[in-house]
Amino acid sequence: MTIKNIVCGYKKLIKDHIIQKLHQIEFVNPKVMKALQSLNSLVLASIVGCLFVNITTVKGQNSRPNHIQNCQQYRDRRGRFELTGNDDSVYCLQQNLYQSALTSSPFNVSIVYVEALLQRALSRCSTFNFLFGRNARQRRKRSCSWERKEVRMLSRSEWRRFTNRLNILKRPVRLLGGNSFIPYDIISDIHRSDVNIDAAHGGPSFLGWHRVYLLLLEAAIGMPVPYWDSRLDYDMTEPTDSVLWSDEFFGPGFGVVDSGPFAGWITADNISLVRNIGSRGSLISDAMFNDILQYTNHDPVVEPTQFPIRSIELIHGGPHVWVDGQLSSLQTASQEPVFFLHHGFVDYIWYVFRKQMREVGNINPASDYPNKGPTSHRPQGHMIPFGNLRNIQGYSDFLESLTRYQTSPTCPSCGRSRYLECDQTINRCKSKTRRQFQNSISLADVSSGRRQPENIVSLADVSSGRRQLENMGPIYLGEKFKSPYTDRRTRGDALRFLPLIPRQTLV
Ligand SMILES: [Cu+2]
Repeated sequence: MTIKNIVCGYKKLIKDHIIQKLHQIEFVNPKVMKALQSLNSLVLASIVGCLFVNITTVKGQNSRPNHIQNCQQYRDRRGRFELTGNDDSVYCLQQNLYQSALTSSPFNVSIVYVEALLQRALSRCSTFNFLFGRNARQRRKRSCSWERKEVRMLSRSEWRRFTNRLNILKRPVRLLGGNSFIPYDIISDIHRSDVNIDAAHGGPSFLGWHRVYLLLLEAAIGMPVPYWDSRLDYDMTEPTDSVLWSDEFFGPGFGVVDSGPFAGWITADNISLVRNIGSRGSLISDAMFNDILQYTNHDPVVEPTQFPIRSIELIHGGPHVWVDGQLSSLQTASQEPVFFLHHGFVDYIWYVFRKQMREVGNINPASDYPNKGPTSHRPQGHMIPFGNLRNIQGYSDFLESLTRYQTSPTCPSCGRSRYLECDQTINRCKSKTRRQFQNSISLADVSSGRRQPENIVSLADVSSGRRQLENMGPIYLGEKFKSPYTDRRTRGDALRFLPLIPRQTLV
């Protein structure tokens, strides 16, 4: 071994060490200084220049926001990123996953990022994850006792945390080297390419594919998604009056989403979120739900079916077209965050159905995968684009075990939700209207400053949203969902649309 080799070896060793440390953004690290002192002085002298260059070069790039530097606090002892109670950890996790994906596979970076999220989703409750580290037991309890609740059953702080975290995903995440990406757009683009759409719709894999998709979003935000039980709105005299279409929940139901938690969102296709609730289609009714529950095996309720009104997939199309805008088209639906809440409910229907399969039909749902529909839905086919998962694994008990549901509220208490009331004539809970909710805000609340009345969409806002829609030309959307039902209360004024402009960079 020559002197040159030794010098180079040390140089590389120290360089690696420094780069590793600098990746952890710990400049002038004491360990680096210690390592330097322990070196042979001759070698040291020869590499000081090199070190200086390394440090200054990387420091020179360090016009990074504080955010990135603070990310170190969310690493556990094994260097893995952990989602904590702090919303910033959500940002840091995406940054770390994407940066690692970029380093390992620059050409497939989005795919690798999605795979990393998927890994996190599937290993969320694995015992191995909780063998080591601080507060292992508490961490396991926190992430394995997730429960999806009807959106009106969430506490205000739970809802705020959920929407904050979605907004963090919707914010550009900055990377080393000055690039950035928008995590939410990558996740929504999974539901956009023709290949993925074919794998997800029109056959038995619809249920499992969307189950995985929900888990993926949950892995990104580190908390369960709520579900939107649209039966609670269907039973209202006028479902478009639901409190959900106010700034308290989803924001306006008519026109551009310019207020509420998703105000100002611009989709991956560079247009504003738009809605036109109650245009056509139908929300899911109790009768539709019960129609499905008369079966105890998958075949009659998954596509292709003989009777569209018994198909979970087709019935799920109803609320998609009822909301209109992005949610009404296959390629753009998941650009609208309400997508994930609606699919939470579709998954809930399946969860209840599976329970019944076991208890009434004595059938194992995990092995009852109908071998029908397009070839992309064959049981052993890959669940594209979800890594090595097979379609049949979407039906597995393991996937189901990652999710628990709080039963949708029932009469008479309706879960004591301030947004629901029991309709005694039908003995079912239904949503309060915006006006009812507005009236229920006591003066005490307002005067104590706990709540601002102007935070709630007024009827005037609805009419301005409607005017906005009247003046709106066609918007770019893709292929529309089909709905086997048309609620007679709908208006038939679906937004005019043009085909989406194709994009190349999709997951
Ligand atoms: Cu879908």
